[in-house]
Amino acid sequence: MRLSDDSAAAVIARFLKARGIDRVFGLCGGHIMPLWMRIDAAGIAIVDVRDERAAVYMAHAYGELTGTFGVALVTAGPGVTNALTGIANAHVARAPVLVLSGLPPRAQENRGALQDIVHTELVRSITRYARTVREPSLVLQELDEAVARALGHGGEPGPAYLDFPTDTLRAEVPRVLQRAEHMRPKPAPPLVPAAAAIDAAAAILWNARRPLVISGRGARRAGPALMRFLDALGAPYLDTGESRGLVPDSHPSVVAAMRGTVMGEADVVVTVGRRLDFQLAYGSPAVFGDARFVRIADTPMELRDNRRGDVEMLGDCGRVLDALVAKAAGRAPALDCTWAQDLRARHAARATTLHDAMRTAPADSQGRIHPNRLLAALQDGVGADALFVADGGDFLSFARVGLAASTWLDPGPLGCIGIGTPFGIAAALACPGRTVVVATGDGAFGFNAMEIDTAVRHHVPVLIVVANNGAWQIEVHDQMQSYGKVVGTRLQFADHAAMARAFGMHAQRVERVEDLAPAIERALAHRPALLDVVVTPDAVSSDAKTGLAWVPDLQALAAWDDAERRWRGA
Ligand SMILES: Cc1ncc(C[n+]2csc(CCOP(=O)(O)OP(=O)(O)O)c2C)c(N)n1
Ligand SMILES: [Mg+2]
Repeated sequence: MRLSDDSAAAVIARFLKARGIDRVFGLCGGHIMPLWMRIDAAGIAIVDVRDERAAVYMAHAYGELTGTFGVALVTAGPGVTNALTGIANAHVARAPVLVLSGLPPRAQENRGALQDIVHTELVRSITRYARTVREPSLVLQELDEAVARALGHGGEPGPAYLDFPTDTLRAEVPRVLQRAEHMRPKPAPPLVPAAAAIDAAAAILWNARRPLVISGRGARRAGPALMRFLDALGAPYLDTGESRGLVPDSHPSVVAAMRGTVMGEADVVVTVGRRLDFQLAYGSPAVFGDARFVRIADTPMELRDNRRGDVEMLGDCGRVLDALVAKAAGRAPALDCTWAQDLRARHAARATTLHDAMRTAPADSQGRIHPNRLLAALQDGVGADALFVADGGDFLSFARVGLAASTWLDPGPLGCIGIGTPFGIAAALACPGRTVVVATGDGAFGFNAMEIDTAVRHHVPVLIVVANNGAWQIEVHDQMQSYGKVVGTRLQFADHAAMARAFGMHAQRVERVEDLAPAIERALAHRPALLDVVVTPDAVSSDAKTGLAWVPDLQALAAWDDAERRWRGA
C-alpha cells in the first residue's frame, strides 16, 4: 500500500523530522503500520525493540541525553499497557517523552475490535497530555501541543501521549491545515525571575555562614552557571542521581562523602532544580535543623515541594544562578571557610579510603568477587569519562557510592529497576564515541534482558556488566534481618553470558578477580558485549544498611526515620 504524502501518517512523520527527531523506538503492529512505514520513509531510524516498556525507557534516556524529547511508537492495546511502566518512570523522573500509538478504525471503535481499549484513561494520571486524535486535520496541532507539554513549556516536563485510529492515519490532511506554525520547533519560553527575588536571595546567600547547594534535574542544562555560582559563593555542594556529573569530583565544593553531616550543619540550603523528595529527607527540620531554604527551579514541582523557601525563584536555573552571581558583584561571601574546607578535607579523606578499599575488597570464602572489586576494575578499565547506567538493588547502591561518572543514569525516584539495558542502548546511540557501560544486578537485568537482541541487531556498542549474586540480594538482606527467613528472593547463578552468546553477542562469564581486567578490555573491543560476573551475595551495601529496602514509616532511611520520630515527639 502507498500512502499519499498528505496522509496523516506522512504529516506526523514530517513533523517528527522537523522537530529534529532522527530516531524512534518502537514495536510494530497493524494499528500503527501506516505511521511506522512513513516514519521509515521520512529517513527516521526505527530501533525495533522486544517489549514496548523498553521502547519508552529508550526514548526517555535518548531525550534526556540529546536535550530534546524522545519518541516511542507502540501499537494499540497490549502495546500501550506494556509501555505503562516506562511512561510512569518518565512521569516521576520528569523526562520529556512523546508516546504515539494507534486505535482501531473509527467505525470499529467500541464494537469489540481487536486491541480495543481506552488508552487515554489508562495513561492520564501519568502523562502531561493524553489525547485521541480522530480528526485528521487536527493531527499537527495536537502534536505541537503534546511536544510543548512533554518539554515542559509553561509547565512540568514529562511524558505526553497521543493515539490515532488507523483510518485517521490513512486519511488525508488538507494542505491548508498543514500549517508551518505547528510544524516548526519552538524554543522554551524564557523564564526570568523577579529582580526583587534575586536581591533577596543574594542577600541571604552572601550573608550565610554555612550555605549548602543541592542540584537536581532542573540544573542539568546549567552546569557552567552552577560552577560559576559555586566558585563565587564557595559553598559545599551535593549532587543527586538526577544531575550527577554536572560538577566534577575535583571541584572544591564537592563533599559527596559528607552528605549526612553537611545536611545537618548547613544554615541555608539552596535547591537548584531539585525536589526535596525521599532522597533529601523531604527537607525535614528533623534532618536539616533550622536551616532556611532558598529554592530555584524552572518548574513548580521543584520549587516548593515539602519545604517553602525564604525566597523561591521560578526561572531558568542557569539564568537565576548567573543573576545571583552578578548581583553579588564580587562581594566576599560571609562563608565560614574553615567549615567548608574541613568538610572538603574529610570528604577527600573518605573518598581516598573508599578508592583504596574498593581495589582490595576481599572475595568471600568461596572465592566470589566483591562487588566493589568489580566496580573498581570497571572504573579503571573505562576511565572517568564513561557514561554509566547503574541498575539493581545492592549493586546499584555500591555503584552509586563507588563509581565516578561524567554522565550517569539510574532507575530514578520511581525505583524503576530494569532500565539498565534499554537506557544503555539509547545512551550508546545518543552519544556515539562515548564509552557506555551498564552496571546491573542480575535481578534487574532480567526484566529487559531480551533487549540484548536489540543491541546486537542494531550494532549498538554498549557494554553490559551483570553483577551476578544469584538473588534479589537487597531483599534477601532485608528478609534475613527483619524476619530471619528468605522467601522468594533467591535466583540462580544463571549463565547470562551463554544467553547473550545465543543472540550473537560477545560475552564472557568471569569468576576470578584476576580475569576481570582482561575480560573488560576484550569486551570493550567487541561491543556490544556482556560480562556475567559472579559476585558474593555476602557484601552488604549502604542502602541495605540504611534500611532503604525496609521502608520505614516516616522517612526513607532508618537514621532519618529515628530523627523524625525524635523531632516530632519533642
Ligand atoms: C520493577 C521493580 N520491581 C521490584 C523492585 C524492588 N526491588 C528493588 S531492588 C530489588 C533487588 C534487585 O536485585 P538485583 O538487581 O539482582 O540487585 P542486587 O540487590 O542483587 O545487587 C528489588 C526486587 C523495584 N524497585 N522495581
Ligand atoms: Mg542480584
